[in-house]
Amino acid sequence: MSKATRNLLKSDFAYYPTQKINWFPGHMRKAKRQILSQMRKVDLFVEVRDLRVPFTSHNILLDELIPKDKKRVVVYNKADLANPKMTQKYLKYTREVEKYDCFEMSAKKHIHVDKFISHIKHKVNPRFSTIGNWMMIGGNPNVGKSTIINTLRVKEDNIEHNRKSGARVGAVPCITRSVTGFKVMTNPLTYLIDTPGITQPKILNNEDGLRLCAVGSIRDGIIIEHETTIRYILYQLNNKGVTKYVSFYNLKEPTDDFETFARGARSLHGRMSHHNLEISILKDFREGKLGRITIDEDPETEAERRRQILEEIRLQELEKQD
Ligand SMILES: Nc1nc2c(ncn2[C@@H]2O[C@H](COP(=O)(O)OP(=O)(O)OP(=O)(O)O)[C@@H](O)[C@H]2O)c(=O)[nH]1
Ligand SMILES: [Mg+2]
Repeated sequence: MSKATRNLLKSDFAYYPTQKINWFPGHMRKAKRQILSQMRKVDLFVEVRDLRVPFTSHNILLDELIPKDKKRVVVYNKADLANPKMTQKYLKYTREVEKYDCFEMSAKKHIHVDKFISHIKHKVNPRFSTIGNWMMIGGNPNVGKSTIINTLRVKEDNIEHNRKSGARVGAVPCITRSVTGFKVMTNPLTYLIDTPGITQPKILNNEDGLRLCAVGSIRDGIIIEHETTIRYILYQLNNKGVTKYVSFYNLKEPTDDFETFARGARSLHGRMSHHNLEISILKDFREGKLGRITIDEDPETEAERRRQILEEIRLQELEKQD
């Protein structure tokens, strides 16, 4: 891609929704209560984040639910879909700044799972050996929590695993609806409690909201039109120089024009309704067919952006009180 084309494609995103992206359905409120009620018996909390949005998928509501003295690790999942250099930056940041043990993983592809297993085996001691270790897994919707449980079960020889006995997984958010414990290891005996994904009641701002829509953490079409999410994805692909979509969709060159992009997708997917085409494009992106991308910027930039947003919110609240 020439420098001129790259600059052209880096222009600002012009389709920010005017309505606030705010998605916290009733079952999440219930899940929040259930997580709190089971927290006491948990030896370790496993917080899952999505490496395509490693900062934005850090759910600050969980920080309120997990007691400060609870052991906690962060699993950065979907490593196969993210930019590996950015993954390393986030692992370093989480270890050095957040001061949590953390692991990258692709639960679906069974990559880098062993380090996490070894951590559980050696670092987590059950309070009562007969009862075993009790861990809880939590995070935003669709980050791969249930897939991680199933992957741990597959890796354990002494656990019979089949579709029925594992955790339910699926490509749309909110597949897990209840808080359920699964045996994931036999030596030491270890259970992992699956929980429904929860969002933050007020997603910080619309940039954060769009990022969560892009990775499928907010249900498609519920607040933001599919087309807006796709426009945002295209903007970010161009912004980060990830142009695999050009050959995948039989295009001549990178584009920031939605119609041209959609025409390319149609040439691959064939005749279907516009709605189904949009669903296919979202699926292509989320399965990594349009290339590996980390949408969030590096951790320091994101931390500063978050600080500014929280400051803005604080000022707005002060103004309301006046
Ligand atoms: N490419 C890739 N896909 C993954 C990975 N882990 C999970 N997935 C996919 O992500 C989607 C969501 O996985 P789930 O395990 O259901 O996610 P969850 O966090 O339990 O979702 P909720 O229960 O709905 O909150 C599924 O389509 C999985 O196949 C991964 O490491 N890489
Ligand atoms: Mg689940």
